[in-house]
This record gives sequence, C-alpha cells and structure tokens, in this order.
Amino acid sequence: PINGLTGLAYHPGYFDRTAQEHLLEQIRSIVAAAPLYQPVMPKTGKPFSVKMSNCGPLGWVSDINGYRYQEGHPATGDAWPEIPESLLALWSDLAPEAPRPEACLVNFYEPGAKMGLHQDRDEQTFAAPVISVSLGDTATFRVGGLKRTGPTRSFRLQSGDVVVLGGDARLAYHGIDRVLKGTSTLLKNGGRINLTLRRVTKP
Ligand code: MD3
Ligand code: FE
Repeated sequence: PINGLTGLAYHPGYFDRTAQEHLLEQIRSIVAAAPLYQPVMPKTGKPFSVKMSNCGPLGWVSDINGYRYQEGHPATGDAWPEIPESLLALWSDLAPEAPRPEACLVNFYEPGAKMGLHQDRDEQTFAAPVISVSLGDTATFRVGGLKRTGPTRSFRLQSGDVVVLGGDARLAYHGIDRVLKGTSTLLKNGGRINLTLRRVTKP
C-alpha cells in the first residue's frame, strides 16, 4: 500500500507492446471523431497544459463554467465515440464487481505538460474504482492522502502500466509532476497518453 492506501493497485506492464499499439490505433480513431481540445479552468479560464477527449456515453469536460460530465463534445456537440472493447475487457478483469464504466477520459501530454494535485470528485458515485492506463513517455505520478496537505509519494508510470484506484484511494489527491522525454518509442513525436475509465452515475 502506498501512503497506507490499500485501495491502490499497481499493475506494471499490464499491456505488452502489441497491446499498446492496438490501443493506440483505437485512440487515434477516437480522436479522429472527437478531436483533442484544450480545456480551461473554471472561473479563471486558464488553459490546462493537457489536451483532452473522451469516449463512452459521458465525457468529462472543464470550461469557464465548471467541471462536469456531458454527452457531447464541447466543440462539435457530437456524441463521444464508444469505449473500445479492449478497455471494457480491462475493466471486467480488474473491477469485475463494478457496474460498467460510462466515461473514458483521454489525456494527452505533450512534452512539458503536467497536471496539478487534485481529487476526482465530479462523479455521482465513488463506489466504483477509477482505472488508469498509461501509454507513451514515462510520467512522474504523485499521490497523497484525502487532504491536500500532508505526505505524498511519487512513482513512475510507464507505457503499458495500469493503476486501479478504488476503496480508500478513490478520493486521494494525485497529479502528474512531469513527463520524461524520450522514454518511450510508442508515440512517434513523444508525449504521453493517459486513459481513465470511470463510472459516473449511480448504478
Ligand atoms: C488517484 N489523470 O484524469 S491517472 C485524471 O496520468 C488524472 O493523466 C492522471 O488524474 C494522468 O483525473 C493520473 C492515475 C489516477 C487517476 C485517478 C485517480 C490516479 C488517481 C483517482 C484517485 C486517486
Ligand atoms: Fe485525476
């Protein structure tokens, strides 16, 4: 357990290179239909350094008005593409008891992008875990406890790694400090993709 969080399960190398390439192809088709966009912070309008898209019936968005889940792409209004079968299979494997995921947030980190310490609390239920898949360059991931202040630990997430955040880890503070350039050959131009599968509504 990291920071005494028994609900955090780390699965290094869950996806082998072939499976990573397969997932990448599916993400390319998702972002062809639902283009990556640059979200902004509520109130301030400050842009995120991470670009985002989604698949699934619901997608997580952030704009000047707030954070929320919605059925359509913020720029095109189109429904999000379906969650690929391989990601539904991942969810069934690692969270067999949980109701099916409704949202898969696609985060794209160009070299230099980061994500500040935050909690994921825009969902209507925290009973289901969040499952994270990392692809491309290695990132330094930081996880703390249930309060913003207090001890944190950091560890590296490599291409193909999966993390399940359930139980007491579900509301832990976490963020991405940095993406380490040149650590993967999966993405031709470097950078990192993170996928997070989420249950949004109460089953
Ligand atoms: C720990 N994404 O999209 S994934 C996010 O790598 C997000 O893009 C990061 O934080 C990324 O919200 C981290 C790992 C992760 C995801 C959800 C968590 C860790 C978590 C929820 C609770 C605790
Ligand atoms: Fe998060």
